[in-house]
Amino acid sequence: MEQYTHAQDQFAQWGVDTDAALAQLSEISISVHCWQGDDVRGFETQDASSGGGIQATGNHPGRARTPDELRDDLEFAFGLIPGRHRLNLHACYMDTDQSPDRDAIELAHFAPWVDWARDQGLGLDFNPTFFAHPKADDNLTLSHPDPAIRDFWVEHGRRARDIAAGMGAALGSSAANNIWVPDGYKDTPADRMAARRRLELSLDRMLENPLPREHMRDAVESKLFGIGVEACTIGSHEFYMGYAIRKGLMLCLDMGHFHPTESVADKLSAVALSVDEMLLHLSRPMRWDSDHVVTLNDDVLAMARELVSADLLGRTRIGLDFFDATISRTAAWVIGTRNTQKALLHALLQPWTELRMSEDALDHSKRLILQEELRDLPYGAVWQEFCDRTDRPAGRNLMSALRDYSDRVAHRT
Ligand code: RNT
Ligand code: ZN
Repeated sequence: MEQYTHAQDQFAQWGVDTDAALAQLSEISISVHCWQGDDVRGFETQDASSGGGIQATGNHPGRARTPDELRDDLEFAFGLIPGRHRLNLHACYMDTDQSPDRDAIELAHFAPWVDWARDQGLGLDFNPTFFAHPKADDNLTLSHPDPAIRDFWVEHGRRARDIAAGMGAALGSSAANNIWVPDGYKDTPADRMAARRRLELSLDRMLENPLPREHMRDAVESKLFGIGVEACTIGSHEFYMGYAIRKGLMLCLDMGHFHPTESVADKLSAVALSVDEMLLHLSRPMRWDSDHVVTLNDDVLAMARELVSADLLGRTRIGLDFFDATISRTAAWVIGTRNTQKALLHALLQPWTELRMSEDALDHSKRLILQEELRDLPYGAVWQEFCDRTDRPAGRNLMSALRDYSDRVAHRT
């Protein structure tokens, strides 16, 4: 508390109100992805592997093997994350005694998740699963040359949308339904255009039924490349950016889906001029789309700064997308989500008016001095205060809580 009062003072000298920043931070929900808990396996079959060029590596003990275990792990993780958040479910995480194929899924197959989310005060988001399935083995789904395969996946996508809408209606909170397909070619295609036309047509069919925005909203997620689709990804950034603008969809920007030297943060304000809502998949690509746990690095800080300075928090849904099986899976969730919040807090603690004024006055020296001096302010004390106020541990207490739980689930293999 004493440290906070001191920090409050120091920020006040720069015209920054720490209490206002904390109040704003507590309003921001993060959509935590279910798939960090079990290495993107889901609950359809025992020997599932993710496929589609995405892969969790590592063999740390403790992977959730059942929906109940996954919910236990999530309850634990949310118990260490300040604030009220959302859970982002993939279609392959159905919780049912039946084994419906992807083109036969219904809201009923997710009923335990909806009940649990209501109980926990969580919102739900959703994703059709276009990978880890025999009909996706060629890394072609909605753009497959065979119309029967395309029909199968169109039906899956339609059902996923209805499920998302059902979840949104049941919980009174609009669910993001994010569409990512692995489609692409390992080697140079002869006809990129034909594949892109097929993807476009399948999406048109999948999305033709309008659903109420207060229940669900569709997003499309682009990608640069993946394992097995090095030469061509059908759903590239240009493809989906154009499509989202034409169709009034949300655009999903995954931090790992661009060239490693591109700044994804820089894209936000550009995209926001043409798209009314954005979805983020915060991640940490290392040399490629490696899906490492979000750390408090420059890229994530830059993203948070853009959200705040461009006033985009109100029309950006913040989701996470990483999966690391070399460390405790629950620790990964907690660390990645808290780092996202820390980055947002950092951005909320900047004197934006003064920074903007120096920029408008072409005083770029002052802008740089400000940016650099501001790095030395006591952000940690404000974060600690946030944890105290929300009754969440930090520092060594956080470490031991994470370790205890990880030990407790270590018998799972
Ligand atoms: C894959 C995409 C996609 C997936 C999830 C599991 O490259 O990032 O978002 O990670 O759908
Ligand atoms: Zn993603």
